[in-house]
Amino acid sequence: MKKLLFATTAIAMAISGSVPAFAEFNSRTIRVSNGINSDHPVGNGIKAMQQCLDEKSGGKLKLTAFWGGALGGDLQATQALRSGVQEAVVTSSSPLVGIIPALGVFDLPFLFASPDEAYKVLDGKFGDNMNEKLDAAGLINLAYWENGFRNLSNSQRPVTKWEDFSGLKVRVMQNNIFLDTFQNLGANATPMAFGEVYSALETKAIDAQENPYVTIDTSKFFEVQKYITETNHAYTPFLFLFSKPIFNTYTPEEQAALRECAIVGRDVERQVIAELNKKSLEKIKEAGLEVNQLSAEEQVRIREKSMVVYEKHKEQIGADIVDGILAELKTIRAK
Ligand code: TK8
Repeated sequence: MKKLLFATTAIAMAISGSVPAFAEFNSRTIRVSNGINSDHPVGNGIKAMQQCLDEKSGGKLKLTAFWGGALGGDLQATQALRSGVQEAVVTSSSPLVGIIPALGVFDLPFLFASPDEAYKVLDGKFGDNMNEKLDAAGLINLAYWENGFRNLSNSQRPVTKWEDFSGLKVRVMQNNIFLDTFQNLGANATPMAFGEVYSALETKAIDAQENPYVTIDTSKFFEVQKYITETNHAYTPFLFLFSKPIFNTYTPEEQAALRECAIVGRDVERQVIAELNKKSLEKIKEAGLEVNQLSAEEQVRIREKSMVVYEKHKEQIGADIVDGILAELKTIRAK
């Protein structure tokens, strides 16, 4: 009886107390810039992240997503974060190597062999180490989301062996490692921001581009391409970056909610990619594109030919970083 009385009093005090609900949270609008479109799995991830934020903040933390590069390209948006004029961006790590050279490690060709091993590296100590470097550059990486394994599309010819890359005008991200990987295969590689790719393909300023199937689907590149080759030449992560100058003005509870909910969103996004990959490939085939697989022998040839890129960029990325990730992958693969 005494206990019950005590509990009732405590509840009554809590209700009548002057501390309002979710007092640790302020009403905030968080702009999230995206180069990809809203039907990309990042859209599902952001919805899940918002639901999580609603629960934790009583609806006070609101994400407003912008799609199709409406707030500028990856690099431009990232610089806006660093100077504290925009809250967030979902970007590939690749265009950011000019700011943080160590991130180039993720651009090395044929580094990851499966999404699972990428998750282990990114969500573990190695990923944390990269997050510290991002932090030092004014960027809080809330979580590693997924862009995924990249495949080559083009308007010219079936590409089934490395000699077929010869002279192909391939758009690459603004990144030296991708540039070298494709030059080394004989292609004529051109760095270009993502937002310019569709029209450059349409006007035939370039012949080819490389991105995961879900991007070739949702950014409609299949409309202006004829051939695809499942090259799986790189797995690039998405970073869910937050402006450090803005993050620093948030309460610890707001910061924790953002970090926790970005992980909830990440898991949904990765799951949807796994499901959509196959559907996107079907859609691309139905649109009339010829899809080619590389023979096992050709995969080995292309991979071996690409290994020079590791040595060439090792120093710039940081030898400890390259050796570190290779050692970690070795451990993961031995298990
Ligand atoms: C979207 C880009 C894109 C990337 C690229 O903003 O540039 O090709 O793969 O997904 O980050």
